[in-house]
Amino acid sequence: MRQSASPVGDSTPAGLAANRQEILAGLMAAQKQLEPKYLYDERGSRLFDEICTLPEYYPTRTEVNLLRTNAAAIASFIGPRAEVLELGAGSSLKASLLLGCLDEPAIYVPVDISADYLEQQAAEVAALFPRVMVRPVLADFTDALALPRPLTRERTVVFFPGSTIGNLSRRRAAALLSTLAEQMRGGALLLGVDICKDAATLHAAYNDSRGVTAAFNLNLLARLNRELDADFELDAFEHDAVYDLQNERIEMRLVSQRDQVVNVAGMAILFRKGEYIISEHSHKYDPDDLARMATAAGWRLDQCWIDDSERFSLQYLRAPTIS
Ligand code: AVJ
Repeated sequence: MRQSASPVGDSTPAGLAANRQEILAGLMAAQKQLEPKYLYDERGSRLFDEICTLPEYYPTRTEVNLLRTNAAAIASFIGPRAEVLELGAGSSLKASLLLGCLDEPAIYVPVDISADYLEQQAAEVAALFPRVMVRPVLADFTDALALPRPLTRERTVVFFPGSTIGNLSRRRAAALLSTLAEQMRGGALLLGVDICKDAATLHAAYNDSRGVTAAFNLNLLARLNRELDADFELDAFEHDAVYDLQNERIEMRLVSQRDQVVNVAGMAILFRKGEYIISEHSHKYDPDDLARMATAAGWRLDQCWIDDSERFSLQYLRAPTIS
C-alpha cells in the first residue's frame, strides 16, 4: 500500500488567482484586509517554520513541552488505534510527537492548504510511522464541507494545535467548534491555544529581532506579485504587529511607507502613507473562556493542561455521543 498518496482535495483551495474577487474586494475596502491563509504558500510555510524556532516566539516551544510532559495522560485519553485528523497541519513535528506517544495509532489525516508542503510533511510522518496509514487532504479547514469524514467515529481525535484557531474571529471560531462537534460526534478534540498575556511578550513574539516575521508578512506581497500579477514594491511596505488589548488579539499589518498606487490583477489600488493592509489576526484566549466557548458548542472538557508560566493551553475535549 502506498503510505502517503498525493493529497486529495481541491488543488488550489488557497491559490490567489482562484480567489481574485475576494482578494481585490479586500484591497479596495475602506480598511484593507486579506485572509491570513494567503500567507502560507510554500515559502510562507517555510518562513512560519522558522518563526517557530525563534527565541521570542514562545507558543511552539511551550506547546511542544506541554505535549511531551503530558504525553502519557494524552495517550490514555485518546486510547488505542486512533484516527488522528490534524487541522492546519503545517510541520510534521507535533504530529510525530503525538503519534509517537499513542498506542498503535491507525490513521493520520493532515489537512492543510499548502499543497507541496503538505505532501512533504505527510511523507515524513509516513516514513517515521510505517504502520500508520497517512492520508493528506488539501483543504481549507474553515470549510466544514471540505473536511474529510472520519472512518471510525469513537477513535477519531481532531488535533488542532498551534493556536491556529486564533486566526478566526471569536464568532467564526465558535461556529467552527459547533460544526466540528457535530461532524466528530463520538470523537474528541485536542486543541492548543495561546493565552492572553502582557503586551510586551506578545509584541516581541510578533516583531522578532531577526525580522523573520517581517519576511513572512512581506512574502504575502511577493506572492501577490507572482500569482496575481501585482507590482508591489516590497521596500515601500513595512511589517508591523500590534497587540489590540480590547480585542485581545495581535494584528499583523503591512504598512505603506509613502503615498503610492499599486496595480493588482489590473486594478489600481491607492495607498496613503501610513495606510496598511491587515494580513492576520491572532486571537488570544483565557483558558476558561475558551472552555466555555467549546462547551457552548457541544464539547465537554476532560482536561486542560497549562504550562507553569501560563502562556499556552492544551485542552482535551469530547464531542457529543453518537445519537
Ligand atoms: C499559525 C496563526 C498560530 O498567530 O501565532 C506567527 C501565525 N503569525 N507569527 C500565530 C503567526 C506571525 C501563528 N498562527
